[in-house]
Amino acid sequence: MIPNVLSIAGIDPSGGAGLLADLKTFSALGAYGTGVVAALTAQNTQGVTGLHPVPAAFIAQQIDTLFADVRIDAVKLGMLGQAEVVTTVAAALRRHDVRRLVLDPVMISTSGHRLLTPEAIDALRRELVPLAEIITPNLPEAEALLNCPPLLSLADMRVAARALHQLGPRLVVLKGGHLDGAESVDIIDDGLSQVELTAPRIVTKNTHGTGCTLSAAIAALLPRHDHPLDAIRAAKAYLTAALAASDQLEVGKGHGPVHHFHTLWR
Ligand code: PXL
Repeated sequence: MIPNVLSIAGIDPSGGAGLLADLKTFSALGAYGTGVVAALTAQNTQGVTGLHPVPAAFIAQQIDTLFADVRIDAVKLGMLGQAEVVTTVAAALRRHDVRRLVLDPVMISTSGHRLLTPEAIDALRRELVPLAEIITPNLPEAEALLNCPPLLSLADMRVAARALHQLGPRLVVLKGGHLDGAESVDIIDDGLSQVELTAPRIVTKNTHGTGCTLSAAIAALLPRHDHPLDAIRAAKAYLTAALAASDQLEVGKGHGPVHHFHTLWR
């Protein structure tokens, strides 16, 4: 069965991050992609020049209309922008009894722009994190969710991953890409034990949308695996290969996109 996967996220017109990147990821990994637009941005690979919200009621209408017709096998959440959107999306997910939810708590763009208001961070922690099967924070997002000082080491990450699990998701994928070192280590915590996934650090400036791509890949692969950890491992391998192939693309002068179709285009 081909899974139908939904991304509820923002639009990055450069196609490297957000909903457009999510749909490329779904397509590359054998899932049928659907999308609900939760926010608009004006941006290129060098930065964000503007943000424009989508009315919360219209986001709810997009979700309800889609679910009234289409079986959705997994949902990925990306940039939501505002507290009212977070609350509205949480209510819609409860209404449609969504169980397979991957939450990427998008807060800041690769280029350093704030994509979530401070009030929305509280709403996210309270309303969406407990609904999630998997959350995929990077270190700055983990610090914001936990209200804690900077996470500076693998030892800090292990403590933080367990504290994030206490916020209510079934699994935490705490991404260590912001630490330095020859390897990039992510910690998976299920509340009982931790697994560390290590990948070689790829040196490239094409890091725009890496978080979007990983969380979308997990959502696309969850329905195809019996164990979430296997989906997470496969998603990480996909992202590592997409990053390694990113220099084949020539998109913009800043932080370019990863190559979502690295295995398909020869
Ligand atoms: O990578 C985070 C992100 C998510 N969603 C949208 C974005 C960005 C980063 O720029 O623009 C729409």
